[in-house]
Amino acid sequence: MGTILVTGGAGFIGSNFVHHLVEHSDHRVVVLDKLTYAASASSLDVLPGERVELVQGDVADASLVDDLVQSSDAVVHFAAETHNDNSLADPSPFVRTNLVGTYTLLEAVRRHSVRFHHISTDEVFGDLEYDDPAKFTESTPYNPSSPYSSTKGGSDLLVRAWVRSFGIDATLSNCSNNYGPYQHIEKFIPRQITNVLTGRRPKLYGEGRNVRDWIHVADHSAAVELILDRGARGQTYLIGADGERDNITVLRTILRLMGRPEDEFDHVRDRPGHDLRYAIDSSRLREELGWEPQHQDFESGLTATIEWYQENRQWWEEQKAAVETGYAEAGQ
Ligand code: NAD
Ligand code: TDX
Repeated sequence: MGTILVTGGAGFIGSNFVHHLVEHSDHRVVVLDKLTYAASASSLDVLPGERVELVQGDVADASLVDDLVQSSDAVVHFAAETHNDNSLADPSPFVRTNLVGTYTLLEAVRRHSVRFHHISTDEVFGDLEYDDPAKFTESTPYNPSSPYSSTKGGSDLLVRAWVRSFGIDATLSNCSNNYGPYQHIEKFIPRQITNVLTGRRPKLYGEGRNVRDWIHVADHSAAVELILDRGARGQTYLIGADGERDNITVLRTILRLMGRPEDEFDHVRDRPGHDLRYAIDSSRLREELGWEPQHQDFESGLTATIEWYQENRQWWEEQKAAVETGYAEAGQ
């Protein structure tokens, strides 16, 4: 038992991880979150106040970070600017939060000898051809495509250097595309679900042949907790649940599950530099730490996610018009 500092804990995956810790451990959790447009403090509302404290602040604020790290037993670092499309429009917050923010945390955990787990993405490896039998592994060279993925790749390299040069007690994980409750409606799956719920037509970039390797966010949370407890110092673990699907298939499944014709969507402008395909080989995590995904039935996970957005309209409804106006201005 101890205090875990969760950065970005009011975002999608961070808030799901905080829910997971409250349910599955005795840890006290302090969330450090800047509460950007991507955050919802309300995602943490139902959790007991004696277990979870929310501090609004920036991971690049060295003095605040130093205070919080000093009084924690471990740090799990989710905070980031995360949307590829935004990073193409304005990379600057990505550089500041993803690079300078991670550097700021690393210096604090180094000073206070605090355990650190860094959350990253499979996008640091670039993309695979459609017909490539290979998947990403821990030794795949970094080859990021976007300002988002390059700043995440840079943050991973900072963590590795701080392990090697300063001996900090850190682990890293790179996960594939997550879906589930509390995901911001700018992202693919919740955008399309909430388009249908508000009478808008779903929007598919280009031909929709791009492949993502979907994992339920609950499986990501369980993997991170396991790595935090039992991961080897300095080690990187890839997290994925063999969930490869192309975007058009995912969209048609959403439409079918919501009782709509499967061709009731628009093709819109493709994302510049759009990565073709991601696929994760998570053998190390499975073989060394015994992790297995528990939510591999994509249709039932998607059905529960659709129900969550239907039942929690107050969580997303106010933002919907502005998000769609922003996309429409970009031709998407
Ligand atoms: P999100 O955008 O939903 O949440 C990010 C959170 O970080 C928000 O609450 C935001 O307010 C906070 N934040 C942003 N800048 C901050 C700053 N300067 N200081 C403090 N807090 C700040 O993102 P997410 O999808 O939950 O992703 C969380 C992490 O997981 C990220 O590091 C991301 O790269 C990684 N990841 C995401 C996915 C995915 O599919 N969403 C997959 C693999 C890895
Ligand atoms: O309206 C849309 N239509 C569409 O076809 C949107 C928003 C997206 N797409 C496509 C683009 C991608 O091929 O769907 C796919 C998924 O898009 P996003 O939800 O934006 O995710 P992606 O760019 O794959 O990145 C996500 O997974 C890896 C997260 O946003 C990252 O933070 C994470 O690192």
